[in-house]
Amino acid sequence: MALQVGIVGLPNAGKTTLFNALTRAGAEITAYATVSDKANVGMAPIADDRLDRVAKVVGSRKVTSATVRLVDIPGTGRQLLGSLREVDALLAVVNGWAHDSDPARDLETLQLELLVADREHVERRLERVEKEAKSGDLAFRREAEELRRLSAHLDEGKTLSEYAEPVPEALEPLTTKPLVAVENGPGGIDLKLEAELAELAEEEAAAYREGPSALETLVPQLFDVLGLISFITAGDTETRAWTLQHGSTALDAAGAIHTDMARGFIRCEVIRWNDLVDAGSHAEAARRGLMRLEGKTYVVEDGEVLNIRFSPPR
Ligand SMILES: Nc1nc2c(ncn2[C@@H]2O[C@H](COP(=O)(O)OP(=O)(O)OP(=O)(O)O)[C@@H](O)[C@H]2O)c(=O)[nH]1
Ligand SMILES: [Mg+2]
Repeated sequence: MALQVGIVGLPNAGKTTLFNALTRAGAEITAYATVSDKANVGMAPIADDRLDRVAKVVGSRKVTSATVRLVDIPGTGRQLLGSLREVDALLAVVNGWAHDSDPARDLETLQLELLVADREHVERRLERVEKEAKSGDLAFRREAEELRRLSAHLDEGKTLSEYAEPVPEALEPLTTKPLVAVENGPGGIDLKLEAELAELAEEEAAAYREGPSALETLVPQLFDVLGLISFITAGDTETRAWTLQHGSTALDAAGAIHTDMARGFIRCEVIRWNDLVDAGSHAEAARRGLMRLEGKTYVVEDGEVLNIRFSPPR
């Protein structure tokens, strides 16, 4: 399942501009808050300059980045916010470009909106469950009790993260999701400029901004709040990045690629990407003793190139 990130922000903050800069999808930008109720959904490649360098050494014909699935919703309507319940994290865009902008105030307002959306969500679920509980079903009665406690907690103006008990997973609240704030403007990332540069060829854009894109700082921040790492596979056909939860094992890595690989897992060759690049080839890296053989329980680290040996299913 691809990593999913929702873009939230007050109307006109620059959400769709960020969406376009990251996906190059060219979604419509409006000069005013519209009544549009359509979410933009697109895949954004995760820039990783380690991949090209590994691909060059290995002689891969193709480089494939890991991707993030982005969901950009207009405004902060309840129903639209509801469509973000399944995302893994939120990118919160705040206006820092208008002459009267106040990014800190806007972030606070936005967080309040998310809180209100969660509260309404809990109340609606409670109403439904209370109806079901009338049948006497024990599971529903328990859930209704739990939701009543939760609802009372929220009524005191507290957030879900402050709730002492675990929040029922099925609720998929917005306010407990990891959040990375993006200030749109000269004090943060100039998203309008980035969206324009995203339409140019990479070298042209790099020359214009004299360095890497500020957007590239967002993914490491998301990986950080989500506790993610990436590992690399590299062969003749393809050098490719994959995303894993920090602390995952070689067996998990195999499973992220293909279930058959996990099922038939034998062992795994591991080498740090920069050791591979320095050595110039897998063979030379092995000769220098930089390549290790690991088993199923090996904990994979960010930037490791894995070659998983497995017996294919019969
Ligand atoms: N000057 C300037 N204008 C910007 C910047 N970012 C966005 N805008 C303008 O702000 C307007 C809204 O941008 P969008 O990206 O559509 O904003 P949004 O958050 O998606 O808005 P809604 O979907 O309506 O909630 C457009 O007219 C943009 O050109 C910026 O960095 N500088
Ligand atoms: Mg928009």
